[in-house]
Amino acid sequence: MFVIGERINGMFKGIGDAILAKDKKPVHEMAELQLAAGADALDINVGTRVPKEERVAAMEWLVDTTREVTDMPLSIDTVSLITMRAGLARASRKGKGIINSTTGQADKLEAFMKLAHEFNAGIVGLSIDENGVAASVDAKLEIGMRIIASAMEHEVPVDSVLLDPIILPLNCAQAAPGIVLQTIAQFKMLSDPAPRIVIGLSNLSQGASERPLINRTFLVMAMAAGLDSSIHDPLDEELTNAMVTAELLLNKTIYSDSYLAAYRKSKQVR
Ligand code: THG
Repeated sequence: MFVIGERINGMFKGIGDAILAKDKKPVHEMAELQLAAGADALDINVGTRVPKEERVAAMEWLVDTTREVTDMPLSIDTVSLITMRAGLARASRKGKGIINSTTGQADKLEAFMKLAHEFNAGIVGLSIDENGVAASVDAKLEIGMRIIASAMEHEVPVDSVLLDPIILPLNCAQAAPGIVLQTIAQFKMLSDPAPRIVIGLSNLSQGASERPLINRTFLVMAMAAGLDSSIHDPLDEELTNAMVTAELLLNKTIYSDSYLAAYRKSKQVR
């Protein structure tokens, strides 16, 4: 599993405060903690407390600050094309960038795919179009197909594309997780090589009690359906244990009695 750490996000109070105060330390610490816990990439999102006209500068500061402590891939999380270009340019100076994200809406898709090509970046494609979040398996597949076709057209390798079927909060759409599981299995058949699949796991449990339990149960189910990557909190140890155990049960790693320790050790040497 390719884990994208969710915690460098202005939505979290400590990071939101740090962005407004231009205080580097909490950002450095959160980057290092997540990487030490196994993150393979870090999501970078300035949040909504920064005024709109300052978001480009805030993204540049947040990416540069994170890059001071790591060369690992950075997932630039914004809906704005200009903020995306600014963040991606900074992230790509030293290591890889990932566009998080584009929708399947034609004009957006074209602009973001061109950026992916220009910066040799990964790109997350959401199951969203001009009608909003696609609700059915068929509608999600149709948008996924459009995203893959656009990647091919713009010479972005299909294995740089991450399709995101979109997880909604359980407490407002209880049938949605089942639809996402079916979609994951079918996304895999859209192309050869198959596209990779990602979810923003924590969305699922927003507003619910038992958040960690809901997150880790669904992560395991989604992995069994074919999930390749998750944006989540790598500091949640029980979540990480469940994920590593699921990789073992899916025969993706070799069993040993100390497999949990082996996972953690493999992440320390990077
Ligand atoms: N898909 C893609 N990118 C995404 C998402 C997605 N990026 C953003 C988001 N969804 C994933 N990241 C988060 C980060 C935090 C939370 C949820 C998703 C979260 N935050 C707490 C809350 O809202 O309750 C804040 C807790 C706190 O303040 O301490 O749940 O789906 N491609």
